[in-house]
Amino acid sequence: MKILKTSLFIAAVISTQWMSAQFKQAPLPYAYNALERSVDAQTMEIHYSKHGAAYTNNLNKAIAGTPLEKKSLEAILGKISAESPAVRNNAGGHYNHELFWTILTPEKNTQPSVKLSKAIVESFGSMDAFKEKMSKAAADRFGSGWAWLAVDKSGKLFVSSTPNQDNPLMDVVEEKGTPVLGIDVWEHAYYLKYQNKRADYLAAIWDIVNWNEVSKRYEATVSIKK
Ligand code: MN3
Repeated sequence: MKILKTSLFIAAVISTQWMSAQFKQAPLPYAYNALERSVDAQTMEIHYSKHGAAYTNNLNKAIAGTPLEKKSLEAILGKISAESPAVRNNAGGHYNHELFWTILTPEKNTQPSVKLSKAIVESFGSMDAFKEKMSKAAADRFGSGWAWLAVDKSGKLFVSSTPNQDNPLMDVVEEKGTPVLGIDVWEHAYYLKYQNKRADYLAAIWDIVNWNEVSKRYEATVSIKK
């Protein structure tokens, strides 16, 4: 009887997971108002609970009943050229936003690790030169999109920019790699506080970048590639 109860319980757990949507938003790792020195609470709330949630929900709808339900997000993105615009926009949107929330922090003065600092200096000359290059990529993106710091297949850092919800993991983009830092330059990310002044948003965002997380992602990525 006890075994039967246990197996019924396990079956119930498995079927709940089976029925539930494959992709989920992770909880925001800080309060909506925690980043106010750079991004206001209302923007964070709408961005996370409306825009972010919509990408996740729409991705789950777009893949429901297809073989993509059993694939990892990275596997879907790596062969995105084979998929519909709905899958491309929402798989990208889900991945990009889940990354974005983690690379921001209320904590002040986080710093890149020694390894990441060294790699940034090697690739861009200095930390300031890197920030300038990344800010320029973000500022020059016409319309909506993202700027990226990513690691290519040889383990080298590069800065790039993609339109809409594309990202460097997608087989359709020119510069491919694993993103370790992404800046959202859709107007929904900054318009309430900064209106048309994207450059002011970009100047302020460096103050809330979570270098501990970016360093962790960088080191995990290069250790896999070696
Ligand atoms: Mn966004």
